[in-house]
Amino acid sequence: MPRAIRSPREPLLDVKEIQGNILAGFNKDQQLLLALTFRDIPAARRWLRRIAGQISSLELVNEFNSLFRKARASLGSDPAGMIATWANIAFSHPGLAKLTSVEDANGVPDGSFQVGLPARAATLRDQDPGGSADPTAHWKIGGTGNVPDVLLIIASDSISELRKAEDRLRPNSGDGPGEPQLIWEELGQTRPDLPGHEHFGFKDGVSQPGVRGRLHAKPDVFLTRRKLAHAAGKMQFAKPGQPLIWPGQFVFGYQSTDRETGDPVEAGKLKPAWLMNGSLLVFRRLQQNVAGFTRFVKDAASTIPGMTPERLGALLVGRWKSGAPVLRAADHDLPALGTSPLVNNDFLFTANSPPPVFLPGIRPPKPFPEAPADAHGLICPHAAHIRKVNPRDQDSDLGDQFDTLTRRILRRGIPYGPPIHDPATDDGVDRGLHFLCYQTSIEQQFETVQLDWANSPNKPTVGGHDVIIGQTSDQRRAFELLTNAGASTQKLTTPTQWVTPTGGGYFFAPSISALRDVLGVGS
Ligand code: N7H
Repeated sequence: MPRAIRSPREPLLDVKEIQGNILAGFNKDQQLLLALTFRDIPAARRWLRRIAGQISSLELVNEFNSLFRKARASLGSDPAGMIATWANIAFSHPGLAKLTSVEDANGVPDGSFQVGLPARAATLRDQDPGGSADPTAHWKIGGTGNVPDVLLIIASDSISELRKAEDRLRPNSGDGPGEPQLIWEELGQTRPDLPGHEHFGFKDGVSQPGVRGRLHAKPDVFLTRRKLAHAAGKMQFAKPGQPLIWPGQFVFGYQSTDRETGDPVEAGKLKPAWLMNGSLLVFRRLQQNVAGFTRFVKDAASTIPGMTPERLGALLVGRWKSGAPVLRAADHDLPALGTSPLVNNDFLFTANSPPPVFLPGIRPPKPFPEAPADAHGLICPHAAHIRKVNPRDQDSDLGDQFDTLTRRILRRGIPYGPPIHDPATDDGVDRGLHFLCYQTSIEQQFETVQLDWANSPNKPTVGGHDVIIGQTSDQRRAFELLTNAGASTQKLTTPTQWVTPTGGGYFFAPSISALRDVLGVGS
């Protein structure tokens, strides 16, 4: 039985062991994904031993990110010439089983990882656009019969440095004979016209949970910098809108969060023990139909008195394109709010947001309109994407705000494909999002958010589907807008989905020593 720990002293994170993209995040303008399969196990191990020293740790990524932030703060702009190139690696269940044993691979405590994404796709309501019974029949990567053993992630500020790293990291004949085979690769890139925005035009990567844990033996050197002096009640925040979550929610071997009290819960025993410091990675290649989305928003807005396409888009997402939350900017976008990191995530759904009390040395942000309580979804509809996937302080069908903490994921996505020239005209070009997220339970985190909430018309709260990512058997989704101060409901129905899975997989991202000393050794 897990037990609550009395003193919530935060654990020391094994910064040399945990891969860097999990807790620190690469956040680079270029990110290449490579999918590989093993042909010969000794050659696979030789390759893994060769590249193990080039897999970037939390320590490395976090130190660079801190230096970069400091340089940007003093310069007032991104420091030119500060370039880093990083790599991380993860294994599917078949890949892990080939390098260890089926028994060891089954030790990863997650049923969905064990069966793999193709076996879960129909349950997630993925559909084959070609009408085949297997939703993954036309996937570019990761469909039935095409599951890679390895997913390698290479990220860099510089495309030429990224290509050099790719040359170094790719299997070559020196690892062989029978070196691992590259079966797919694709580059993700920040939009050159709108950095940080995804293809529908919205700012992405705004709201991330704050992971508890220390980087250093000194008691107060935390992974997630603390900006708030204190928070009333049991829910603690690192900065406004960023709740602190025990690291076991994202990395194996650390305390996780009790879903009823939010207290830390001791980590269970891991078998095999080398799962320690590992994490589960979900990859979804999500193709976006930008023209379809744009047309729907325009046509639907024209049926609602006083509505504009921009405002309706913001209501579907819960944020304006700038990232400004509709709860603090109900009628029109406030771009300065969207880019204000201490305010753009500062809102709750059932209570007025308390005025933040910042720690000494933190310069309070410029004031913006306050975030009022909106328990009934009059300002931010219940079915808005950000409300469906994170109900914050509002009770869900599964529990209260502490349960919701246990559903959080660390998103590490990046767009792929070129931006659309005219968002209203379909140009037939393949573009979308390489959606990546880390957690320690795919079942309780990614799948709960996608399946139980986004795909449902009445969970976590009644009010419609998530029309950004929600999937239904006939692709039609309903979205409820409350008007006349809640006296009437306007129901919108989408004719189709604009986000379609076209690849992906469930992977285990091991610790750096497990990669080198377990997966990379043996016959
Ligand atoms: Fe979402 N979008 O552009 O509309 N997402 N998302 N997402 N998403 C978020 O806070 C988007 C997808 C989450 O804590 C924002 O970063 C698109 C999947 C979560 O307030 C925007 C796609 C899943 C959050 C988008 C996509 C999630 C979030 C607001 C697919 C999980 C944080 C900016 C192409 C199953 C919510 C931000 C919070 C935010 C969009 C996919 C989950 C703009 C286009 C598959 C947890």
